[in-house]
Amino acid sequence: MKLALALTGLAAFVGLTYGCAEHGDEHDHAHLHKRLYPQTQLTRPTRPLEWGDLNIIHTTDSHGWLLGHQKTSFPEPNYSGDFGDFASFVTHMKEIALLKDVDLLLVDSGDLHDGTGLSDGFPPGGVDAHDSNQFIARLPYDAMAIGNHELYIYANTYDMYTNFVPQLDGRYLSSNVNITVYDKNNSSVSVPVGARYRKFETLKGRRVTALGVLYDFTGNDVNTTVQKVENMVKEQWFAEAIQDEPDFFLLVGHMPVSNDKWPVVFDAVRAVHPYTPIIILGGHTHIRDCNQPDGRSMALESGRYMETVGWLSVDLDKPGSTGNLTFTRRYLDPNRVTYQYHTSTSNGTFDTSQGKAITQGLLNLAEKYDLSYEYGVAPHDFTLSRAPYPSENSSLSLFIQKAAPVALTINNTRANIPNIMITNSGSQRFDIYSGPFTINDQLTASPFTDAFLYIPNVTYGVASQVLPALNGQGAEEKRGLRILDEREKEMYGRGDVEKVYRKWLAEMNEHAAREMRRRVEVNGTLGYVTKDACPGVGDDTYHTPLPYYSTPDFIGSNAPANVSDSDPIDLVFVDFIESQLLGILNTVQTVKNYTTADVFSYTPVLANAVLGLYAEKAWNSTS
Ligand SMILES: *[C@@H]1O[C@H](CO)[C@@H](O)[C@H](O)[C@H]1NC(C)=O
Ligand SMILES: *[C@@H]1O[C@H](CO)[C@@H](O)[C@H](O)[C@H]1NC(C)=O
Ligand SMILES: *[C@@H]1O[C@H](CO)[C@@H](O)[C@H](O)[C@H]1NC(C)=O
Ligand SMILES: *[C@@H]1O[C@H](CO)[C@@H](O)[C@H](O)[C@H]1NC(C)=O
Ligand SMILES: *[C@@H]1O[C@H](CO)[C@@H](O)[C@H](O)[C@H]1NC(C)=O
Ligand SMILES: *[C@@H]1O[C@H](CO)[C@@H](O)[C@H](O)[C@H]1NC(C)=O
Ligand SMILES: *[C@@H]1O[C@H](CO)[C@@H](O)[C@H](O)[C@H]1NC(C)=O
Ligand SMILES: *[C@@H]1O[C@H](CO)[C@@H](O)[C@H](O)[C@H]1NC(C)=O
Ligand SMILES: *[C@@H]1O[C@H](CO)[C@@H](O)[C@H](O)[C@H]1NC(C)=O
Ligand SMILES: *[C@@H]1O[C@H](CO)[C@@H](O)[C@H](O)[C@H]1NC(C)=O
Ligand SMILES: *[C@@H]1O[C@H](CO)[C@@H](O)[C@H](O)[C@H]1NC(C)=O
Ligand SMILES: CC(=O)N[C@H]1CO[C@H](CO)[C@@H](O)[C@@H]1O
Ligand SMILES: [Zn+2]
Ligand SMILES: [Zn+2]
Repeated sequence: MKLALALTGLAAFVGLTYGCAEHGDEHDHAHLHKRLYPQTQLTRPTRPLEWGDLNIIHTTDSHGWLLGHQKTSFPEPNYSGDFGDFASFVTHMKEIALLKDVDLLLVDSGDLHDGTGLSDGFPPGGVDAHDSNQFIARLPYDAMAIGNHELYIYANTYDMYTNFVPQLDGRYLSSNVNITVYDKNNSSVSVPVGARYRKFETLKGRRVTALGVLYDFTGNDVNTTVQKVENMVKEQWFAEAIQDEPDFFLLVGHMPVSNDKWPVVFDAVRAVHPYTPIIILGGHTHIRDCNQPDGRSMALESGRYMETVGWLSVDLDKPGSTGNLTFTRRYLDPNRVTYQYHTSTSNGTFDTSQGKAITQGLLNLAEKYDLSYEYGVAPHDFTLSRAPYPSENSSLSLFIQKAAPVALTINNTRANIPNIMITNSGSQRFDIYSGPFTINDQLTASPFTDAFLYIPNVTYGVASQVLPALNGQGAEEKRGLRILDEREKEMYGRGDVEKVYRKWLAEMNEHAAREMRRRVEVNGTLGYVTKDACPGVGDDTYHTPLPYYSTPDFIGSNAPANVSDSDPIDLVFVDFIESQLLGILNTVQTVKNYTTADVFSYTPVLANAVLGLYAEKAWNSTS
């Protein structure tokens, strides 16, 4: 929900929160160790990959998860491969492609920023993902597209433009995204962040025309420009770029393969080339998805957070052919078992020296950022959508019912005044798993730097109606379905993908019963169970779907004890929702017209410090 707005505050994180030094020495620094080898028994993939003449390995929305998923609670170990492991995998796959005498390309669809300590834990004066992107640049990507998370903060875009793009040497694509910079004469000019397109030949001599398209994103920072997709395809350069017929078009982009504007780009190409093979590699909604726009094309989207590595293969035919092509696609769980299985390597032969160097470099970066600094030890797993809200295993309950009431009242003169605390559920970004709760965990679970505000002297009878009304359960809100719809559209434009991602999880859960029978036969374990519009089964390893519980948009603390409807209390809320909350407060009562003049700062503690402060108090047996 708050992704778009709140992220603009992310840059301030390190400056505003405490560095390690202020904690003193009484806390342990968890020992850094390479979790190189899975600690749990991982299931092997079901079947070898089907290679074609042309093969593609696809990553998207990696969001800084370059050290892989390091927790031992399932399904995390299934995604435990780190970027060094991935680099070794790519090297072996390239060798296999040479032996098979076929092409293998490596493609990424964007969102390298925002998500873990490796990207967001930079010290004061640093730039998000500047250091972590150096590891990505070491891989032999053939095409990369810009994502919306490269555009929330100008400094990040500028860092891509000045440091990352030159290393990619024409392979970083931003067909419809510009940055405004000063030219040599110190005048302001708008220029593409990367290249608008790339024409190249594969090792096997196939001619490729590649684009890098961003969906109609509206939350970008000043001095960055996102051109609407339908306007891009009307550009002269676009017409010229697609005019000559390549052996295939490689349409890379940070745009979901379903329910967005790929058809606009696809149709523009098809209008000129009715039969040229078209491969679309999308991203952004964080799901596994695939469809075939026609018999000579396929569109693949490969998940998020290095929980999925996508595979696409096709047997190309002679130029001038018009029949259907045979495509395959597969969603791989990134872990060493998967990688070794598909490269016929063993624990002893898998690692390349480059892979090992990347892993070590990432570990060094984690140490430099002090990411394993430990606030406390989480007693069990808390998840965003695998436990009902409210409940003891819900991370939303943990945040608003347990952690916020403790953390926000530390050193607070209003601590003894009863209160109701409210935030939006989109404020929490990732699950919390049992075991050490570190700086890295805080940055992944609750990264947003929002402040908390309050309105004093609201009677409990009024305050208690605010949360249900915010969630559309009040009479006033029920008429507002269209408004809600518009709000969702607007949130999508600004980059919020939670709705789509959760809908996907919910659908998987609904299909569970039917899928279960098939999966149980192969003793599937917990994970993604993809149902897409492409032929055959897409998942490389069979899983049982994760349980899914829907959650309200807004969440609140427990009712204070021993108050009656007429008692005054503090109505505490996160600044992100201020205008919505004032609007609601003025509909549930009409005695007073509440305005921003009635709103005060509740505490200097920001949202991204709440879990850490709570962990220090409640989960820290040593203090
Ligand atoms: C960015 O925009 C501001 C005003 O919006 C302008 O003053 C500034 O010169 C711009 N920066 C560049 C690099 O053009
Ligand atoms: C800079 O200014 C000079 C003199 O006006 C002009 O000849 C040149 O083309 C300008 N360069 C750029 C990059 O605009
Ligand atoms: C370039 O222009 C900006 C304002 O547009 C000004 O602040 C800056 O000092 C100029 N730099 C140089 C080197 O002239
Ligand atoms: C992007 O930059 C190019 C090159 O400077 C310019 O011609 C084009 O108008 C810009 N596009 C947008 C949408 O700003
Ligand atoms: C070719 O593929 C299209 C789209 O997937 C499908 O509708 C059509 O039936 C296929 N034709 C043949 C002859 O298989
Ligand atoms: C893989 O090799 C490493 C290093 O030799 C060893 O520590 C680890 O136990 C091995 N893992 C497995 C699953 O054999
Ligand atoms: C919370 O999860 C634990 C397993 O981690 C389970 O034993 C317990 O029953 C769950 N609690 C609820 C209320 O579902
Ligand atoms: C609360 O006050 C104590 C004593 O001044 C101080 O050490 C501590 O850092 C403060 N905590 C917070 C969260 O402000
Ligand atoms: C709250 O109300 C009390 C009495 O009704 C009043 O004394 C106090 O100033 C009010 N506080 C604020 C912050 O408005
Ligand atoms: C699944 O597990 C059951 C019980 O352990 C076992 O009997 C069965 O053979 C397994 N099925 C497969 C396909 O491995
Ligand atoms: C409430 O206050 C706001 C801000 O002063 C004002 O714009 C609005 O018209 C007021 N509404 C009512 C019903 O008085
Ligand atoms: C397919 C796969 O690797 N599944 C693993 C997921 O994680 C659980 C718990 O660690 C393992 O038991 C599964 O083997
Ligand atoms: Zn993303
Ligand atoms: Zn995105």
